[in-house]
Amino acid sequence: MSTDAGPAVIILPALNAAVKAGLAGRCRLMELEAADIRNLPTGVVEAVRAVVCVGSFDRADMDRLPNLELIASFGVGYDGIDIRHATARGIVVTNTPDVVTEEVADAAIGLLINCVRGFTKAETWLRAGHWEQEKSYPLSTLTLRGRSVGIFGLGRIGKAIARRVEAFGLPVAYHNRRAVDDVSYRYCPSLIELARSVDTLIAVVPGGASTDGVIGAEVFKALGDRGVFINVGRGTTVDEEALIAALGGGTIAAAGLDVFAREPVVSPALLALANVTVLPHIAAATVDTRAAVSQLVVDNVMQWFEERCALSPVV
Ligand code: A2R
Repeated sequence: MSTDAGPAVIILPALNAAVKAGLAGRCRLMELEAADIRNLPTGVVEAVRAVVCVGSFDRADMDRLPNLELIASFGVGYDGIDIRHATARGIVVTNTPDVVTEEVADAAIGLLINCVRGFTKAETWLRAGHWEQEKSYPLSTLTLRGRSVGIFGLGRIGKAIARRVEAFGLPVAYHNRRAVDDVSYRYCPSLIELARSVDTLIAVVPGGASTDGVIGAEVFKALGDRGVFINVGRGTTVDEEALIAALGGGTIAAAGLDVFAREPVVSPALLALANVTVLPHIAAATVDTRAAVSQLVVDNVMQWFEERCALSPVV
């Protein structure tokens, strides 16, 4: 436990050195496991004014801290934080949107192209010395050309992906709960309707109750046997058993996944499939973007204590 002066702030161990360094000396930082919060002595629990976490903070732990004012979360997703409960208690929750938008959109496009053109497999083939022996690599059975792309979740990242897809000369449609005013892309009032009308589905919706497992067997069937599914949102939005069945049985052609239902554990049945490209949740993971996210976490905490006004509150 640090003895620094300033407001008492709990920081969970998952936070990186940049966030810790940014707050050290300005806050009384307490680096604790969630389990340790349950054993904090009287006098300390009352002192805690902020928690810094990564996407989730238990509701019961929130209630162990009677004077908690702020939960500053690292990253865009905050599906592990009960926002309604925090709001009812007057606790402000912040996340780190915008600073990851373009980076995640780049990754989504990279994943899509790798998924249809199989660059990873081609490179592995070359490195294994096959080029000299076999002379030419087999033609790709999939292409980006002629595809039509559906975006499930046309928010900040979804729009950045859509701009890139447009630049590739492909039509874009989308599904959100509400149509977006400032775009001309075709709106589909349901996910199934979107899946029926495209052959490439990119999911970038948040996790949580309203999206839990909604991308399932019916959606894959609607996407069709040329279908390509990309997920850079949350793994919980997908019924993974249904995805494995759809990939294995030829219901869809391929998938590219940066997120999974039970990270960091990835289903062996999924990994056994040749028509899936998998990444270890790295869509926003560059040195520059990570630094920007870290700085925004620090700025949210310090601006809250200095001006009672968080920079990027979850609304
Ligand atoms: O539904 P709307 O109109 O609130 O639109 C949001 C959409 N969305 C949904 N669409 C259909 N059914 C739902 N149950 C549902 N829930 C949310 O997802 C909105 O267009 C989009 C989310 O956009 P943003 O809030 O701007 O988030 P951002 O920065 O694009 O990040 C999306 C997700 C994060 O939550 C992380 O899970 C991941 O990407 O990094």
